[in-house]
Parts: sequence; C-alpha cells; structure tokens
Amino acid sequence: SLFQDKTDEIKQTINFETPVSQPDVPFILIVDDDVEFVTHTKTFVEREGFQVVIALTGEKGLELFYQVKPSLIILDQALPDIDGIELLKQIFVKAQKDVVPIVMVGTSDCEENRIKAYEMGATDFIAKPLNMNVLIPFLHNRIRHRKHMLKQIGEDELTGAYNRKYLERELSSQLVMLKKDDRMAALSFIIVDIDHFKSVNDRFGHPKGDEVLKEFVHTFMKIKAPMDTISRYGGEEFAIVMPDTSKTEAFERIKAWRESFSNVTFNAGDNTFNVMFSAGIKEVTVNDDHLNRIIEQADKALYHAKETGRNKTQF
Ligand code: GH3
Ligand code: MG
Ligand code: MG
Ligand code: MG
Repeated sequence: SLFQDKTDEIKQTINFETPVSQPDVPFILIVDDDVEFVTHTKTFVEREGFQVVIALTGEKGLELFYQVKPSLIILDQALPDIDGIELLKQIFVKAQKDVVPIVMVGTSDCEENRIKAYEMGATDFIAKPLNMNVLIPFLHNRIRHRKHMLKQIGEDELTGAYNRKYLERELSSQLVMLKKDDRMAALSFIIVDIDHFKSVNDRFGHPKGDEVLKEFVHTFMKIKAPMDTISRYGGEEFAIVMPDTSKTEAFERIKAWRESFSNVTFNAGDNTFNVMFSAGIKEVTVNDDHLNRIIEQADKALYHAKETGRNKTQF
C-alpha cells in the first residue's frame, strides 16, 4: 500500500529505534502519518536541542507514549489507523496526570475540528502548514510551563522522580482503585535505599553522589511498567508504587532494575565504581487501609534487607 511504501521510505531517513533518553533533554513525540511534515518538523525541533520520536500510526504513538514519556505530544488529527481524537481520548488521563501538553495538528482549520480537539482535552490546536518560526518558541514556552507545573505538583528537581507529597496522593488514590477494581488483586509498595551512599559522597564528592541518584532513577524508568511511579522519599531513599502487581512480580521487576543499575560504571577521576541498593516490598491488598502501616511494613522489609547483607530485596 501507499502507506507501507511511505513507511519504508521514512525508515531509511528517520531513526526508528527508540532513543535512549538523556535525563535532561525533553522528548517531543510526533504522531503523524505525513512523512514530509514529520521529517521537516523533526529537523527543526532537534536543532533546538529537543529529542524527537516519531510514530506514523496511532498504534505506534500509543506505544511510544508509554515507552518514552514525552514532555509534549504533537498529534495529527487524521491518522491511518486510530483517529487522532480517539487516540487523544486514550491518552488524555495519563497525559494530564503527567502534565504532558497535547498539541493537535489538523489539515484544515475548521471550527469543528478545533472544538472537538479542545473538548477531548487537547492543549492546543494548530492548523497545517505549521510555521516553524512560530512552532519553536511555542514549544519552548510549553516545555517551560510544564517544568513549572511539575514542580508545583510534586516533581523532585534533582532526579525527576516525584516527591513525597505526590507519593502520598498516588498511594492513596491507588488504594482506592484497588478497592474499586475486582480485577486487581494487589499492588506493590516498595521502599528502596542505596547501599553505602554516604561513602560515595565521602570518596567522590556530592556532585558525583547526585549523578548516582539521577542514574538510579533513570535506570528505573527504563525497566518500569507504565503505571509504576517512583518518588523521592528522603535523601537517597525512594518509594515505588506498582499498581496491579503482586510481590513476586515486583520482585522480578526490581531484579531487572538491580541488574541494569549494577552494570552502570561511574567514573570519578581515575576511579570507577558501581553502586548497589536494597529494597523492601509490601504487598498491599484490599485489607490494607492505613498508609502509615503500609509504609512501616515496607520499611521493615527494607531494614531486614540491609541487616542481612544489603544488595537484595525482601518482602
Ligand atoms: P546504608 O547502606 O545503610 O543505606 O548506608 P548509607 O551510607 O547509604 O546510609 P546513610 O543514610 O547513612 O547515608 C545517606 C547519605 O545520603 C547521607 C547524605 O549525605 C546523603 N544524601 C542525602 N541526600 C543527598 C543528595 O541529594 N545528594 C547527595 N550527593 N547526597 C545526599
Ligand atoms: Mg494524517
Ligand atoms: Mg543508604
Ligand atoms: Mg538512607
């Protein structure tokens, strides 16, 4: 089909591998089947220092939305598979929660399209052709605004994890969901703490310690399930909420993280070093009501992991 030909053609010009995210560089996800448009826009937007990921279909867009955690989405109204408005419907709740602006682009600037887009939760609607001279300051504006919003709702500035305030809201709202939804048996609440972190600071300095903290969260982002959230609980202590996840599933996911993180070699002058962590899991079921009690039990499991040698996960 024409669409397939176009896809093959663009595969040669656009890197389709999902890029490894650099922590501080925002991702812009473009979901659009118009090859010329995406190629052109990608070039301009990348020149501004953003990372760009492209989906030529709605299905791919949906997948990448969960995978790359974009900071902003440019979404075509007319896609070959899922309707743009339909895709918007599917991602709206999560996008809103993560403060991800959705910029809908349409071929015709009719009133009806605009209304539909706004009603379904699009942040903006822009008619094609897009003027790059305007698009670029527009993107900077939205990304700047997003950063501000994230700080307001509770993002930890150093690591990009959520903060403690957010965690408490997230855990209680997931508890409500758990009680509402019979298909969910449990959720896992995990507290993790970096092993001998003080000695990283002592030996290599605080900036190096900060780098370790960022990388710690970054490696979690790569292995996490879409609904998992990580929050900075204290200095080098983080709390993770894994909805619809049993303790054995949580254990396996943490294991993957453990493998990924322990493989990161940090450089400090002539030295290289690796860092480990310990984790305590509390499996939360409908019978668990008290947040403090849940946190206490995860903490206890973590303490047990520390006591029995560190670099391990305990229930
Ligand atoms: P353990 O294996 O028992 O967890 O030992 P530890 O050294 O990791 O534990 P401890 O709680 O004694 O040390 C935590 C250290 O984390 C102390 C504090 O200076 C450091 N820390 C807390 N917040 C930050 C931060 O934002 N950046 C850096 N670089 N260090 C931090
Ligand atoms: Mg289209
Ligand atoms: Mg520690
Ligand atoms: Mg600690």
